[in-house]
Order: sequence, then C-alpha cells, then structure tokens
Amino acid sequence: MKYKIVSDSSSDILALAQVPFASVPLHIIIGSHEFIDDKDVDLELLEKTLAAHKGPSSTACPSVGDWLKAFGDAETVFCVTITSALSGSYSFAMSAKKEYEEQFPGRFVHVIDSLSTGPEMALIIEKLQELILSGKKREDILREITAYTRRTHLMFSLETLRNLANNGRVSPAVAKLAGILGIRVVGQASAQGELQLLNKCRGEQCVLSSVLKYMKEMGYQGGKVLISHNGNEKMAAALADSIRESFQASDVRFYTARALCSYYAEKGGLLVGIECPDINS
Ligand code: X90
Repeated sequence: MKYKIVSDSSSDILALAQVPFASVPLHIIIGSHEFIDDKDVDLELLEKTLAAHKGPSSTACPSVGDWLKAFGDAETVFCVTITSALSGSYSFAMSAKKEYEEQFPGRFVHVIDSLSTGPEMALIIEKLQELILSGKKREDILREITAYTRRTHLMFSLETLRNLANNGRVSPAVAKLAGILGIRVVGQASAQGELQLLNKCRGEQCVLSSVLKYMKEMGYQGGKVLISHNGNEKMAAALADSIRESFQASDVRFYTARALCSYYAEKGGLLVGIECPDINS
C-alpha cells in the first residue's frame, strides 16, 4: 500500500471512495457515558445524554497509539488534525510520526495541522485524495497541499458556546457570550487556529448575509463549499441556496456533523469550509 490518508474524527469523514483512509476517533465524556466518535456513534443519544446531564462534560483526543494503529503499514501517510491551538491531537500525531518513521525506515508521515476543523479539514482531505489519484509524486503533493491550505477557510455560526467555554476552548471575552439567548455568534478560525468572533446576530437572515459577506471578503469567487450542521438542515440548505445564487461556479454540499463537532458546535450550529481561488493559476 503506497498512500494512506488519516485524520481525526473532527473531519466528519469516515471513508473515502478511492484512496485508503482511516478516521481516528476523539471521545466525548459526559458523566459516566463515553461516546467514541466513530461510524457507530449514536448522535441522538449523545444529544439526549448532554441535555439530561447537569455536570461538566469533556472531550479527549487520540493517543499516540491510536494514531500508530491508523497509520497501519502505509508507506506514505498524509495525516490531517484538528487545530493544535485547541487540541492535543496534532502533537500526539507528531509523536506517532516520529515513532513510525524510526520503527520503519523508509516510511514517511506528513502531519498537517489544519488550524481548523470539520469542513475545512474535509476540503483538505478531498484535495489530498484528488492529488494522490492524479498520480503525482510525494514532493509535488506536499507542495500543492501546502499551497491549498492557504486558500481554504472556516466560518461558523453558533447559537451557544457553552461547551466551548466550559472546556476553556475560547477566550474569556468570547466565553462571555456563551449563553446569551437569541444571539448567534458568527466567526472564523483565525490564522492561529482559534475561534475569532466576526459578528453577533439576531435571527437567521443576519447569519446568512454575514457569512456571504465574509466569504466575499476572504476572496471566495465560486469553488467548493462544505457545510456541516448540528440539527439545522434548514439553515444549511438556505445558506447553500444563497451561495449558489450569488456564485455561479460554486460547488456546495451540506451534511450532519458527527460527534466531536456536534458536541462543540451544539444544536443549531453551522460550520462552513470554503475554498478560495488559486491566484497563481
Ligand atoms: O482534544 C480535544 O479534546 C478536542 C478539543 C476540540 C476543541 C474545539 C472544537 C471546535 C469544534 C466549533 C466551532 C468552530 C471552531 C473553529 C476554530 C478553529 C467546532
């Protein structure tokens, strides 16, 4: 086996059609319940358990051993992790890379810190699949994927920041907005891989027009957009429609987020990964 793509489960990707792939689950711990974010995770039970639980809850990233198992026996691994600013996933993947390359001389692991999560990771993974399928050499894939990650972005709309705030994943200033009823926070993954606030909205229209406005400001001109949502297909579809109306050359898909992103984005949350044009071509 030559190439393999591996990511942690925050990418929401469970399988790829044409290239070997493994997803390494994060865990969500709610009291005595532990949810493993794999293909069998019960998202409805996760939501019910969270709603009924009064105490703290938390998450845990993959261990070095989990990553090593996922690398398997691949000669070259491309590994994509959730932002290193908010999780230990990247640093454990880097330790696993070191062990793997020491143990198996000649094998190679390239770890990409997405500085993001969810749909932006999915864009990176889909691009990796495309580059591998086009028969490119490892060095060319590395160069092209590095360039690609500079033109992808992540935006989000969140109705509550409770789980992010309780787990210390947002700055105290942002955490203050955690539970304000009726306020949706629109923001982006910053260049440092943290949550950055862009706007506070009341109502869906404000969210839709804000996301479109920031997309344009980021340089989006039509290209791939992936939208994941937690229990908000209506708004995901409305956003997809308005992107298609505004940009002829857009290619938009939306889907339900899996456990890790659902836990942090919470009910009603949307994550939007966008691909801006390649200005060098
Ligand atoms: O290691 C762990 O336990 C995982 C911690 C993950 C914490 C952040 C998850 C964010 C999920 C929320 C909105 C988008 C934020 C984007 C910022 C880069 C999604």
